[in-house]
Amino acid sequence: MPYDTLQDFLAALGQRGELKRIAAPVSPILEIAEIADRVSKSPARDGHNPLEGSNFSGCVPPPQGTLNQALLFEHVAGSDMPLAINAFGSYARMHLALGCENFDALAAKLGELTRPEMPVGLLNKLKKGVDFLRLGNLAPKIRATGACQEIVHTDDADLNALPIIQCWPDDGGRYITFGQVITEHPETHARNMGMYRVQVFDKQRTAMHWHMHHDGARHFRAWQALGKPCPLAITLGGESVLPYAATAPLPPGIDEHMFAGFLMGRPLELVPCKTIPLAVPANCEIIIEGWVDPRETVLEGPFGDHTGFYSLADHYPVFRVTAISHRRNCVYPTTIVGKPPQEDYYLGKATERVFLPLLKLLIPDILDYDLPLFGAFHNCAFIKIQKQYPYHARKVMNAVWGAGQMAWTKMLVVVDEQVDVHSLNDVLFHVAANVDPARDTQIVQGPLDILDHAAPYCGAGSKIGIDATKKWPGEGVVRDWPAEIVMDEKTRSRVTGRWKEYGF
Ligand SMILES: Cc1cc2nc3c(=O)[nH]c(=O)nc-3n(C[C@H](O)[C@H](O)[C@H](O)COP(=O)(O)O)c2cc1C
Ligand SMILES: [Mn+2]
Repeated sequence: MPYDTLQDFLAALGQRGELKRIAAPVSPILEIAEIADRVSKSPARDGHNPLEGSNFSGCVPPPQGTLNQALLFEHVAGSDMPLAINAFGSYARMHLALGCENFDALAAKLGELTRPEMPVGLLNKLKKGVDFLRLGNLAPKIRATGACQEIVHTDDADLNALPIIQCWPDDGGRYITFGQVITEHPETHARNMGMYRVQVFDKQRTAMHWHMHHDGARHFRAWQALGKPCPLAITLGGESVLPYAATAPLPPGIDEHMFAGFLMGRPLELVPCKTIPLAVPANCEIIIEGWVDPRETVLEGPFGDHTGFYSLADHYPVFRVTAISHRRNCVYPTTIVGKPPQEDYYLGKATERVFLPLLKLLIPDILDYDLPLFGAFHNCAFIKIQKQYPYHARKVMNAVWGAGQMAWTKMLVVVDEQVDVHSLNDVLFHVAANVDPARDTQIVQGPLDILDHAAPYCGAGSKIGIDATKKWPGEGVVRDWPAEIVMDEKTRSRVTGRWKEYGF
């Protein structure tokens, strides 16, 4: 079962040796980030480390014996609140947070909701998923009071009371990095929860860095069109599924709180905010309420991002705080992003697995896919298909470039069904061996991830598809295509059976 509160989740991590409490006083400026970075690049308790010992340049190898654990800093300079970081930064911890044995089990559960019985239109299929979530009575419920409002500050609300960190040396300042940001559409009242970074300028003023493609920004544009300020709540902590739900690439109009209810197996309980017309999860640690100005912008950034580079400063809307409420003894959750793997790698891997059934619903040709560590989500994806006709891989590329947040993927590699799409070596082996660059690549123009600093324009540029499948006649000039080397089964089993006999 997922956990009802962040503190229940941290306690469960403690019981499993997955949490390190740090009593030594630390600075929120860079020091916590450097500790968390080293810890996130260390092997987990089960020995798992996606880096396999080969660090990216610029990272300090963690000292021997360091474990990848959640960290609870009990004494952060300048704040009374303890700070949790890296709580979701391993497979084991993500499985606990989502209450699943593994992501595939969760994917199967989601797949149940979306199984297409009949070839109906795409919209109907998606709608069916939504209706099912509704039918399951998992829409959030509003109640009068909640622990997240044990203490309420309005006029005296001060962001400086929170242990907000600066992550990297050239960052524009301190950022709230793990907030679940809630907005509502002014007309449809559809609720949205997305995770967006929040740069803090003073005790009641921040920026709101939502990318133009994301639902929060879409809601804001609708308020802006009416010339009205957009009510917004930054929620921190709460049910252990919330940070994941906030990052999940749900289609616009689907409330991530309902998805969180699906993950919890019960409706989420919300409480009305104190100063804005929104409701927030009752079990959160901290709620920051306020309004986004429809006109005013501020220079936001730079910010050391999950691409491993700084995202450049740019203008984003201004958020003014009207209230901060919190539990009497609250814990402030945060995260850092940077060269992988960080905590967000595991959130992303959960999405990769959990959303495979939905991606297959949109693009049935896809057998499996992988978002490789080095690709930082939107830079690269490997896709596996069972090729059935000439240019089948091209068809799939074009479909992926039209599919939800997968559309921002800059580099796509398509491989045949026998390739292990989760093995970097196996994929690159087939790219190197099977590709004639002139014949087997295509470059298209389109929207890109806002964080892609190599793109000629912010959020717009080119993408490349690499067809690493076996080539068929009809795909350009194709000579006789050789078979891949594989030993016959008879010899294999004979050698396996006699292995000890050989003296190994
Ligand atoms: C740690 C972390 C930080 C993120 N920061 C941002 C951000 O600052 N701005 C943004 O638009 N998306 C950010 N994202 C990605 C969004 O949360 C994600 O794409 C989400 O699906 C958007 O939801 P929406 O479409 O409902 O807005 C971040 C994701 C993670 C895991
Ligand atoms: Mn959304």
